[in-house]
Amino acid sequence: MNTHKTALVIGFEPFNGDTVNPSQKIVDALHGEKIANHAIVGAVLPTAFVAAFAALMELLETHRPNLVLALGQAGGRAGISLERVAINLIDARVPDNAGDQPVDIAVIDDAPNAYFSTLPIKAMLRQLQMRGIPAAISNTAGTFVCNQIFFALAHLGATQYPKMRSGFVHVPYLTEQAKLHSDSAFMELQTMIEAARICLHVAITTKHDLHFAAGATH
Ligand code: PCA
Repeated sequence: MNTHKTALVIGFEPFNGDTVNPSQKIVDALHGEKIANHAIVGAVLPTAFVAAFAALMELLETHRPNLVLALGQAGGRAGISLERVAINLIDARVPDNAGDQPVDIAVIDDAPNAYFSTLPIKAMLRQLQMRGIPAAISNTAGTFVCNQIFFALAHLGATQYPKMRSGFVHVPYLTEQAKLHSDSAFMELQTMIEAARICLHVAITTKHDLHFAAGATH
């Protein structure tokens, strides 16, 4: 009998003209690892609103993870962004990979306006900082496909999968991408992979989050 617990790690395909997505590479690297007695299952979603949602539902049904860490690229951000808030809104600034560009619609009709991450983001932040990895709490995951999946995870956790905890972490451009996006911040892939491992370990092993100031004034 398989007594492993499963942690699902989600990444996304490249989008908006990019040829790589760091989140995909992180997921490929972590798939099959074991962290804190959890089997890590990696999955890459299409960066497309309709297809990503459908793929997410199928993944949850198949793997029944008790923890989901979703990762996505946030080009221009300088460090690891531990997302605090998922909002029930889509407002696509660019078309997704299916050519869809929905504006000002709900992720899920008749669902709450927002959810907080159910991962211990302050404990994750503290551990990343102790390892010297640039990181911060972020209070917006945007209004594109990543926020959609973050929100869908939170809502499905609240309504259909009560034992599942979930959250979202945005990562910067890779070093090679930053050359194409002039003056952008970047991070080495190995640092991102290590950061994701740390986040997973802390999320799996922390019952009560830490409390220290890491908010924003604007
Ligand atoms: N980043 C986009 C979608 C896929 C990804 O990696 C976002 O932040 O919405």
